[in-house]
Amino acid sequence: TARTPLMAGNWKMNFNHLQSIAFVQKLAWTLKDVQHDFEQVEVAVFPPFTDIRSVQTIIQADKLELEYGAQDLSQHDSGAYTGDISGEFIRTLGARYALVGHSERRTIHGEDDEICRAKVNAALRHELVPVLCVGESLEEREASANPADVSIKQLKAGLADVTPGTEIVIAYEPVWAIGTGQVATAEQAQEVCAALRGALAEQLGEETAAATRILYGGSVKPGNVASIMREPDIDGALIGGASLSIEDFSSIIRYRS
Ligand code: G2H
Repeated sequence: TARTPLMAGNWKMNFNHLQSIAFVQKLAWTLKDVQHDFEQVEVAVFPPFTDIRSVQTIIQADKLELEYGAQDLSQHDSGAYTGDISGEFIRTLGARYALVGHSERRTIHGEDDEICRAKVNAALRHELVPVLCVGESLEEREASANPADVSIKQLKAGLADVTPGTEIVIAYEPVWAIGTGQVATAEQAQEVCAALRGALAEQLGEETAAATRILYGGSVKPGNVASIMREPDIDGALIGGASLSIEDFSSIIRYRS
């Protein structure tokens, strides 16, 4: 099965409203200028909740095949959950994806594997493709015999209720490489991503494992993306810092040229 590479920009809480609009407008023009082929490389942005509507409007006006998603979602569908945003709300804005269990959610907001499992299920209930983020901290990497152990545990727990054939995306983000400039080597990333594909095969079968995209995330930049993308089990990138610069993000998207 051919896996279309996915380049996903995670804006986190960096852009204010005007910056979000300006960025996605510029991105739209840039990708049109270079006649980007979205079938060759899929591109998605993850704005804050409050800017998803504006991003949708710009993409629709430009008739662009750019995809977008939310950085998080509630595990609940509706009710007394002050401040939470349901999968339905997000899906209604035309989003295709929702990140689940980004390491910043896990550490800052205490989201554990059980919550991630519930959020994966909530995304799927509302026809959003969950992008389940997994990855080990430096202490965990040093303490475990196999660097993939923590990620495999998080993957199995997060996907516990998922059935074979369901579209999901996995993002391997070693916590020690996030926003630190300390990028995992392509070999280190490939080693864990291959192990994750093996775990997917055990849990959901070979066919689903072969069709599922596994992204690498953690200090991806124009200068290191090509070597990462050369690895057989890495099908794209989740980009934080470098997704905030139009020059860097568009050069990452065009990693083949
Ligand atoms: C990891 C990544 C994007 P950065 O969090 O999710 O961020 O590219 O800044 O390391």
